[in-house]
Amino acid sequence: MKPMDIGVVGLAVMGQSLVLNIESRGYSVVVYNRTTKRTEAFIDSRTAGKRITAAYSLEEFVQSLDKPRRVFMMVRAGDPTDALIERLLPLLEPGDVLMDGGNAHYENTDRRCRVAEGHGVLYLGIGVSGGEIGALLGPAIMAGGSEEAYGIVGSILESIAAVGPQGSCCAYFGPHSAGHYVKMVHNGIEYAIMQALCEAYDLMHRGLGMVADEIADVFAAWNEAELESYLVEITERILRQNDPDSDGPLVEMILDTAAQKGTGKWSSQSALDLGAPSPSIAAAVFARIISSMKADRVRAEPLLSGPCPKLAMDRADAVDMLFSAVLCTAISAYSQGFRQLRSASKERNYGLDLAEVARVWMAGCIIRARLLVPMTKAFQRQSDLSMLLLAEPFRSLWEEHQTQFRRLVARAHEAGIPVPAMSSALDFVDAYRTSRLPANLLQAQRDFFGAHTYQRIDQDGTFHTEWEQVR
Ligand code: NBP
Repeated sequence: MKPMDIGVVGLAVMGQSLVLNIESRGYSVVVYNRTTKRTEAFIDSRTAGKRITAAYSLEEFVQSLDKPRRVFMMVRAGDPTDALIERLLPLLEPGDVLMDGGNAHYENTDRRCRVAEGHGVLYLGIGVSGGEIGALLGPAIMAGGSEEAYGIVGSILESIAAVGPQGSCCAYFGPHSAGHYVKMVHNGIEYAIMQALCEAYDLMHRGLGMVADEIADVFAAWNEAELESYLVEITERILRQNDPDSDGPLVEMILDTAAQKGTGKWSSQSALDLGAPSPSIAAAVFARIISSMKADRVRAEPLLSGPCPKLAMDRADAVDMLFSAVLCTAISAYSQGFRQLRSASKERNYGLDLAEVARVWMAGCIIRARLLVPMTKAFQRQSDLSMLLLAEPFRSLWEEHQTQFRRLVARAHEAGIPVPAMSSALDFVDAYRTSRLPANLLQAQRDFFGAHTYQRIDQDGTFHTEWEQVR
């Protein structure tokens, strides 16, 4: 049999979609899955007439590939990926390419790059965003690792990616874990924007007494304006979905507890390690954690007093304010994410091109949005842009919407409706634009109890005061 162009290991939702996508671009694909039944079901149901063949052992899988071999792993992140690599590496030869398309933690990718290198195998850690449909029709692809490997497989990856206003939404971002790091921050921004949309829904639903269809109309209108994005679009569609069992909106029948699988948490952990301020991403992770404390919340509701959760204002005015609030929160969250990428790039020597990151996020991925077009242009104009918010049109958008944003956050707080993503986004910008923050007092406090010393504004050097003697 003619050697196959590429092999995919892992035939769960993402793997299957990716295989069909690759084949549709003219490549022959050999597939392998640990559990044979899954392979058989896939071959029987989805591959008729396609250049897709199955292997039932890893040995057979590797032997059927053209050299240098191109192997794409699409299995569960963590230990399963390590277990698979351990079995694959002895079967591969120097110069073969091994790719991990799972949501790997970036430190695992660093380690795996080194292990693969030890075998002469060229390793790529690849962030794939877009879910099942994206993987099938065109995801955003964020590659990192061996540049030589990208030279071998880049044309395949670029052919299967989504096409945005500036071409294929696939790029090589830098050495070792650069691709997985970019994907992780992508997911962090995704957390923040999803949370902001949930807060907008809560404010309309509880705060303004709007029903799901009315809220869907608002999201539909936003999707025609600056907030046009995949997440706004799916939120509208979710709100329109009826539940046949209750004959009401399905969203109202869904339990209010959210999981957080890892990437948002990792993004926040890394931000803390780097000293990069990404508070809205962290707020979104904490919001999910609090949501999961359902029993606690049910117990606390009658015990802890608060205001009536109603926004005492005109509905149309409130909806206008909400638009400003979600827009400013999104801009703030993207700004935080890009800033984190900039810090990580310096610290971890990724050499990231942020214009390329924004360009790749323009289509295919979960955070694709109209706003990414001017973001890409902003980084193309100024590659060392330190804060996206400072560039046009974002500075002007901020100026236009910040008053409404503030009012909305204040009203939400008055009504006792939590808006952690929105308020952290506002606090972030307010802190960032304040030339003198109260950290002078903080330095003094640290020096008081720990003799940590402080700096002065009028003299160089470090200083210490015997504070206990001051009365
Ligand atoms: P899952 O994350 O559910 O993984 C299931 C796959 O992993 C199956 O093929 C399973 O084989 C295989 N696997 C496991 Br579990 N342990 C294995 C082992 N020790 N050796 C070999 N294979 C093993 O699948 P998914 O949702 O398609 O996601 C695949 C990857 O893509 C994940 O890393 C995920 O984080 C990432 N991702 C997912 C999405 C999404 O929207 N779902 C989006 C972007 C990225 P089996 O059939 O034998 O159990």
